[in-house]
Amino acid sequence: MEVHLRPPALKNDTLLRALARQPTRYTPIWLMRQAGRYLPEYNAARAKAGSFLKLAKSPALATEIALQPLERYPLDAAILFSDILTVPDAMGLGLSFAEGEGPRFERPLRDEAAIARLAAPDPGRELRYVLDAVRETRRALDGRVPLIGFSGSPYTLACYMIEGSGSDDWRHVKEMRRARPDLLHCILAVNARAVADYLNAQIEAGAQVAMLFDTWGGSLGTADYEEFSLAYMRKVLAALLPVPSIVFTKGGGAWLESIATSGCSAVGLDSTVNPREARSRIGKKVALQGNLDPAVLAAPDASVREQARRVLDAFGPAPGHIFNLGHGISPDARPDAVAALVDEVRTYSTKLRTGLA
Ligand code: 1CP
Repeated sequence: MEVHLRPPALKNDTLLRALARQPTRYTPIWLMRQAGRYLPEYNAARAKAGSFLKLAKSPALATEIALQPLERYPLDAAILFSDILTVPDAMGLGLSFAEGEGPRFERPLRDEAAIARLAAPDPGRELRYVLDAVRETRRALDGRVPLIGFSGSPYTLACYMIEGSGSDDWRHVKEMRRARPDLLHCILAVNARAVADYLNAQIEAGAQVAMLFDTWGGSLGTADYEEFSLAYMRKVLAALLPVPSIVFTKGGGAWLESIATSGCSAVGLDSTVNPREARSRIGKKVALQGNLDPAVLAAPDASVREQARRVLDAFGPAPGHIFNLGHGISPDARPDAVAALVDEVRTYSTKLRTGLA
């Protein structure tokens, strides 16, 4: 029967409506890095599997972890459990996570010959495990909420690929930009192709929204942001299959007008941005996502609720706001504070719409 051939209809499409700037009964909420180390059940699963990468590379475990926050909280979206660094890993750079130290690449890109050899991976082969995780997570969600797929931005991926790890100053990246901008552009062009192919493969496997994490675009100066980060995100967005997209440049507050013209459906705001000003600068052409300071989730419930109301008041009741944090949730977030946050966003935003607040 035809019913079996169709994916299940969404039971909760609040996120998709908000991304399309349509009215919703309440403001949808999900949290960047909502599956992760603040959850005891995540830490238990990671200890049992032995490492983060074992979790991410097993579609069954990645599915279980993507659903963990949804078992606790009535969130309006699930996000694929994976990492932005799977793409450079698939390009052969050799990813590992040293305990307590963050990511490391065995073969960072420092010389011209290695850069000339760089090629976009075939997601169906080298990133098959991610696509299997997308399919399995969609099945397990059974239409409860939409599934967000994601990738790092071409520039953010280049930062890790050149530096070989995270960094406070991205010294090698800046040196390449100064001395050999042509090499950096060569890496970015390959990354843009790789990211577009990867996101499209996730969409074909069932991702209903695509998000670009441009975590380090904000480390560029105003003169360089368009050339080295935004221009390549524009290319990715122009090549995407038709699903709503979210662009988040951490530290990108100065460039919101340009980000809003990149072709995305929504712009992610970090906590430094005033939502009222963002709305008046951007106008109504895109939705906005954000922007509670993640540090608030270490505070008592009453102040979590108060800060949540402040964020909702600042965005206002007009359609087109997706509640989120201004950056990824931190390991010291209290799980009960997240429950209070999700509850306050639901009840207070409902009241705002009916004029009862
Ligand atoms: O258990 C552990 O120790 C691993 C911690 C962890 C987790 C839970 C890493 C290592 N990645 C992830 C998952 C992850 N990363 C998701 C899945 C969604 C979810 O958890 O709900 C997503 C969307 C990311 C994205 C990501 N990874 C970004 C962009 C977002 C951001 O926070 O700015 C970045 C920069 C990374 C790289 C990365 N992976 C992991 C760490 C610790 C880091 C940061 C390294 C650094 O400080 O530079």
